[in-house]
Amino acid sequence: MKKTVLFFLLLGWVGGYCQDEPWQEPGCLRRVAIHLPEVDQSRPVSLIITGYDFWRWTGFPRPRINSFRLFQGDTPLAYQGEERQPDGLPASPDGFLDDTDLLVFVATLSRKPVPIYLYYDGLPTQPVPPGCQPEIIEKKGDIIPLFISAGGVKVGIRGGGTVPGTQDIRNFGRGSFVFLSWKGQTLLDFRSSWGNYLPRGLASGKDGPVWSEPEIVFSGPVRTVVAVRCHRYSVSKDNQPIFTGEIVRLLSVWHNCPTLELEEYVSYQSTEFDWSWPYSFSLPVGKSLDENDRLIVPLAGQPYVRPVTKTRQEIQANPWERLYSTENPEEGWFAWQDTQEKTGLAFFYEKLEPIRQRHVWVTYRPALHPQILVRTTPYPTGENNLSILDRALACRSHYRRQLQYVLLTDESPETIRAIYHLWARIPGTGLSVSLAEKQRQIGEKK
Ligand SMILES: [Ca+2]
Ligand SMILES: [Ca+2]
Repeated sequence: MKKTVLFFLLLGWVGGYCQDEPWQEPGCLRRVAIHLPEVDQSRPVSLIITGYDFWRWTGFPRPRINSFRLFQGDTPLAYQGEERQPDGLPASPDGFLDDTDLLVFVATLSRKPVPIYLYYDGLPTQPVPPGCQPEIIEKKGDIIPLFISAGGVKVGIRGGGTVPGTQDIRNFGRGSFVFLSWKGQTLLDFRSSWGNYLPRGLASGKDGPVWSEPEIVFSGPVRTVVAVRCHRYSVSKDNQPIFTGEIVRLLSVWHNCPTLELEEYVSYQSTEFDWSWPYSFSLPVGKSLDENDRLIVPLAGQPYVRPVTKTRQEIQANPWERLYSTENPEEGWFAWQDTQEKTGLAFFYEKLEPIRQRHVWVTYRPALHPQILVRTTPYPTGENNLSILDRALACRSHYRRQLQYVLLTDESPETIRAIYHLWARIPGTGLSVSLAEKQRQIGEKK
């Protein structure tokens, strides 16, 4: 008797699981469902699946990139294939989704999460028209040679530079976002303040050599990816070179989701063991940093809200107040929000895997150690100092880092944390995926 009950329970579970949702893409034989976390507000979110993720989920070998279909509910989702080399840099395309290639798309988070169905094992399909086309303005020779606008976000990107070491404005903001506006409000413009660009990173100030001009390397329905390169960046101590590196940055602007991403790839030789990779920036929150603003940081397994209680005058009278400072962050993110002007920025700087590794290997001197300090300033901006201390620089010859900047409106702290978990994901956080299903043929029974 018990066995029969178990059998029917099992049958019910399998039957209920398989193909309860209608098969939306008859041209594809298989699909896999991707589940998003529940959040308290509807919001677009940027998602990236690697070829390795796809293989792990489905066991399906090397599909053609143009043979996928993506649906969330009844809505077909546009996607973009980005073929990458094993180190992450753009590869010569072969049309197949290899382990290191990326499938990039935007889905919607909501109170009642709607799963995304990724259909595969079919013939090439027509691309889904994009929701919004970016506006791209190139002005060769200009101080900001490339502007990209999409979905309320406008950014300016530059490489360039002149003679190293001089205080020329052209020697600042190389390989960086030097202009950023969100919903018509300018948050960054390095032309009015030379030090304000995103991020103040390696070789982007006056010490670096001339960078390449921005080059669009991926341009699809989902995002525009721009490459900027710095050849032979060198640092000397006592007239001896201690670091020589090649830097490539990929700066991405998503079109249907207010998100920017920075990927940094550095190949180098160095004799130094201690090194600091800088990624700091300053930004106003809303029109300026004031009592309408709040900082949200990860603390004790949840988002912790740290309101700015001081007025503009009080901040000016007592600047440089530390709001958040740690060498051991629980999760790699924080967010600024202006609750009156309904604007803000979340900054994701480290994924969960290295953080978990640091916590598991109890050590006072981990090889990579983020140092984060967020504080008020006498200016209308908040200062966000981040550097990654690398104590094993000479043991490696390559360094790779990924950062994401998400423009905010009035998202709850929990929603912001959920978006971080989707970006920083490790198994058990963010996405979950059902077993792959095969399309039933006509006459085939459940
Ligand atoms: Ca490929
Ligand atoms: Ca403000």
